[in-house]
Amino acid sequence: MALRIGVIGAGAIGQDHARRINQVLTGAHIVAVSDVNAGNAAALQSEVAPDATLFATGEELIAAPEIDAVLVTSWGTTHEQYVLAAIAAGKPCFCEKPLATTAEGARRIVEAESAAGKRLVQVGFMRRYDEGYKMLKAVVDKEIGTPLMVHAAHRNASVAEAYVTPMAIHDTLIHEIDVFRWLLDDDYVSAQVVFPRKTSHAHGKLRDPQIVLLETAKGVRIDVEVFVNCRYGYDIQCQVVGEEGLANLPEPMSIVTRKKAKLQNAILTDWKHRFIDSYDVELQDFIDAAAKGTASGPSSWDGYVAAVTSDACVKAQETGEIVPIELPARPALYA
Ligand code: NAI
Ligand code: NAD
Ligand code: ISE
Repeated sequence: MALRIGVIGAGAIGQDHARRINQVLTGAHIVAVSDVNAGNAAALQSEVAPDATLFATGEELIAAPEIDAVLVTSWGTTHEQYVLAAIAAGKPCFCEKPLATTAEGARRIVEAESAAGKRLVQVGFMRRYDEGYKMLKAVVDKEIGTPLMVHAAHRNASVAEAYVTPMAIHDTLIHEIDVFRWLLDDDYVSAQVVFPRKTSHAHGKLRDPQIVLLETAKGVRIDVEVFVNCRYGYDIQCQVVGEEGLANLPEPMSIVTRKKAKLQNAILTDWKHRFIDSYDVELQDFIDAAAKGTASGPSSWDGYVAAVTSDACVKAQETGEIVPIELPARPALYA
């Protein structure tokens, strides 16, 4: 029998994940939807999940006996309450990033899952499933010698008015925070944020661009430009410099044209397309593990470490100082 999934949060990514579960992936079906905005829930139902039941609250959806697993795709500030409820109900839960918007919130989830005694949570850090990052990791692990530095950029064409300075960290940089720990098999020890001249395209409550400087336990230095009003497209860059050579994240596949004395290829503009294959793979991984009553992939511990690092980066934004990053011992469940 197909895994019966309930979705909480029927916005941009909730719609897209529900579509892929019902139309692209195997072994699961969306049977329930809940959203504080009833119109969004109804739109998801009519567009991609016609036989789903609408629930008034996320808590009621999680408690319903006909739901086997939960997808949390509501706003970041609401994730913690739903993930804790899913753990309490013993139901596998896929939670979009961030796991929680504070390190204490993420720690409460780690503690609840540890007390439950088995993995139930997968965090939506899809870059670990991306073919380009997997190829880069294989080269970093074996071909360029000890990694010394990483130069990276995370650029969005534009963002909405509601996007303010700290969101550059916990909404955007959080993908780099997670994927570089995995890429380098390392953890962070400090963070600093410096602000270049501000673009005239950013509104009053957003300092854009920003440069985040991270230092790892093994001494690797990472610089990430976060520029969310870059205008020209959605662009993710990553270069790892090792003792014997360097390696770049591949560009997304695109056709090169020669026309009117110009050599050109298109740049993507929407995050939905840049990692479209990895969203499919991460959710299939979730379905396969949830069918066995558990979870795999990026864990609550990874979500917690990302939250601790995010908090340090936001403090570094506010103070201009180099902020230390300290982690407690990793619980046995995540060894
Ligand atoms: P959105 O604003 O389009 O959708 C959020 C939906 O959640 C809305 O329909 C809203 O009404 C609903 N919602 C909010 N609070 C709720 C609550 N308490 N209960 C039920 N529904 C609630 O936002 P979007 O862009 O879909 O982002 C959602 C989450 O997905 C965020 O955590 C975001 O960080 C993450 N995300 C992840 C991406 C990735 O690449 N992994 C890309 C885009 C978003
Ligand atoms: P969105 O605003 O389009 O959708 C969020 C939806 O959640 C809305 O429909 C809203 O009404 C609903 N919602 C909010 N609070 C709720 C609650 N308490 N209960 C039920 N529904 C609630 O946002 P989005 O762009 O889809 O982002 C949603 C999440 O996905 C965020 O956590 C975001 O960080 C994450 N996200 C991840 C990626 C990625 O690449 N992994 C990309 C975009 C967004
Ligand atoms: C969004 O929530 C994402 O996760 C995208 O990947 C990121 O590029 C964007 O800045 C976020 O707002």
